[in-house]
Amino acid sequence: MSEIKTLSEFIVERQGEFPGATGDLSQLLTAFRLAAKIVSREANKAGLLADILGAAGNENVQGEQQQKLDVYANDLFIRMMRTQGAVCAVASEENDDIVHFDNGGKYVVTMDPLDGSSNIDVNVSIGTIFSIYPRVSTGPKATLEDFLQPGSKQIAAGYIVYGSSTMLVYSTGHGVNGFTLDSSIGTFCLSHPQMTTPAEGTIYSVNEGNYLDFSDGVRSYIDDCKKKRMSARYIGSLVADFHRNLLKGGIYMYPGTAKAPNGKLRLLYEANPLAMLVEQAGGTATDGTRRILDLKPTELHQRCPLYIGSKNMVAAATKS
Ligand code: P6P
Repeated sequence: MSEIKTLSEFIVERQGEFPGATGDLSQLLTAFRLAAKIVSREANKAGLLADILGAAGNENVQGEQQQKLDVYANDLFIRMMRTQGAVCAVASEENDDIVHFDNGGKYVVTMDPLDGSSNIDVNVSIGTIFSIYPRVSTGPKATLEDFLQPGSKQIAAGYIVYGSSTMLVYSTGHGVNGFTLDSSIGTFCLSHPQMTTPAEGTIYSVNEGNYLDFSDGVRSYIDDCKKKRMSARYIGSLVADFHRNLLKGGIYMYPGTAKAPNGKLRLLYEANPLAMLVEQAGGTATDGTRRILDLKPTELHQRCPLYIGSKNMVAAATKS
């Protein structure tokens, strides 16, 4: 029977990769691990408990303010980071402005606490996406400058996919490793060591309902995928589509259109973290012309087109 390595053991073991590591990053990843278990528990019973589904603003059976699961997840991750102490501020999809912790922490975090949350009601996989950056400002509290760093400055990135099983996949710049939650013992165990994505794949993921709005180049690439009899796989949940393509090979595209030239996805907490992961796994990510990790953000919630996955497929789509 192969050795079982828990996420905790792995984090401690790999801390040695960072000379002078103080353990802050390790503790932060540990905080994410705990939050992931709790969100997984809530997501798995969402269909059973009316008080975690649906739109916020309604009252649940106890007459309490009903919470959407993504609001719940956002509050939970923020609470975990606030108490953990290594993070001084967070930018979240759920918050218009930066959330400051005023604790002198040396990191800032960007996150999408529950991407694809509209899929909860129909029992489709959802996910959490996060990025960790070193703070660069020097004043009493973090500033926008800390969050507008190019994705290449990330020191860690990861996602949690709440699917048929719950997995936490992350990188600190030394490869990508995946951990599956064994809910019988409440522990994430290393299940996908040193993940790499094939250079070529036979899966393309795009919302073809927007086909007529895409550029000629994008339409031509999609047509080519069809001619090659590739498999169209798109479940409307970025983390789930990305995770499948990472393992099997494939491309996920959310192109811009004339109506929405920057597409729908967010640079800071969707494109950048997944771009770090895919590059660490041997894939690539562009906005259709430029490397995602080279983009210099100008605002917290800015959108960008995204072409991400197997490097040969992204190259072909980017050239198209
Ligand atoms: P569309 C979910 O809202 C999300 O951000 C991603 O998870 C998903 O891939 C995409 O948007 C789906 O968007 O426009 O195709 O429904």
